[in-house]
Formats: sequence, structure tokens, C-alpha cells
Amino acid sequence: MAIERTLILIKPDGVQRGLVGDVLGRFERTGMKIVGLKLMQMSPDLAAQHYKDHVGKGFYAGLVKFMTSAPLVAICVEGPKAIDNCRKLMGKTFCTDAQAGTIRGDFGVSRGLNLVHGSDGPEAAARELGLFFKAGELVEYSRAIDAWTFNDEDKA
Ligand code: DAT
Ligand code: MG
Repeated sequence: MAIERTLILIKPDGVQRGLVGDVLGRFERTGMKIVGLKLMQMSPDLAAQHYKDHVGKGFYAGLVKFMTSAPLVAICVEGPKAIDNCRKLMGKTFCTDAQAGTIRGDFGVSRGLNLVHGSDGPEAAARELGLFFKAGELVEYSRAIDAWTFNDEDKA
């Protein structure tokens, strides 16, 4: 099934810099669907679970401090190959390496303050969505424009 769901976070720097609309719009305008959306502050406990694979790395403490320092926006994006498609829109991890045209390339200049998180594979997406959203918080709905946005080939 090529229709996937992925977790996107607009990180605290994106919220503080007033870029929520611009960043969300990059995903939305592709035709992918927002099926979950909330403003929240990440707790240290949630940060530890979310970034469990980075525990012990040199940047871990700074990363957790940054991610818990102010509110972020959590989004569940749905669409054909949504996981890789969102990563492509985000660009390389450090804004300084990210290509023009990507979110990180167009809106950032920092390594660590890189505006956006996106799940990096199907297992991570399922795990991370479970951390940020309760089952009832993800909404199933169709849009009139769906038929002009993707077709059966994209769903196969
Ligand atoms: P990505 O966010 O592109 O999936 P990642 O999962 O490897 O990247 O790392 C998570 C975040 O940690 C990343 O968005 C920024 C920060 N980070 C990663 N490597 C870093 C490093 N070497 N120095 C500073 N921050 C780093
Ligand atoms: Mg990652």
C-alpha cells in the first residue's frame, strides 16, 4: 500500500520564527493530506522516547534541550509515499547542506536549528505517530480534490 502516514514536527525554531504556515504549506501544497495537527510542548520524557536512537551521541543533550524549550507543531501527513516524499521536501539534515527549494535549504542557516522533523521509515513513522497522537486524534476524511490529486496507480 503506497498511501503512507508520517510524523512531521515543526520544531520550536519554526514556531518562534513565525514559519508554521510556510512550512506546513510546503507539505500541504503537494496534495498530501493533513490528518492530525496539534501545537504542544515536548516533555523531556517524550523527547527521550522520540530520540531514543540518538541517546549517547554528542549532540543529544543539546537536541533535547532545544526540542523541549518552546512549543512545536506535530502533524500527521498522509499521501502516496508520504514518508520519503516529506524527507525530500525537508532536505538534508543541516540547513547549510540542504538544497535550495527544500524547507531546510530555503528557511534555515543552522545545523541544529533545522526547523522540521520527518520520520525516516515505516517503522519510525508508526512508532513516532503513536508517541504524538492518540488513535482518535487522527482523522479519516476525503476531499473533493482527491480525485484530481492522485489516482489508483498512486495507491497501488
Ligand atoms: P534528521 O532530522 O535529518 O532525521 P537525524 O535523525 O540524524 O537527522 O538527527 C536528529 C536531529 O539531531 C537533527 O535534525 C539535528 C540534530 N543533529 C543530528 N546530527 C547532529 C550533529 N552532528 N550535530 C548537531 N546536531 C545534530
Ligand atoms: Mg531522524
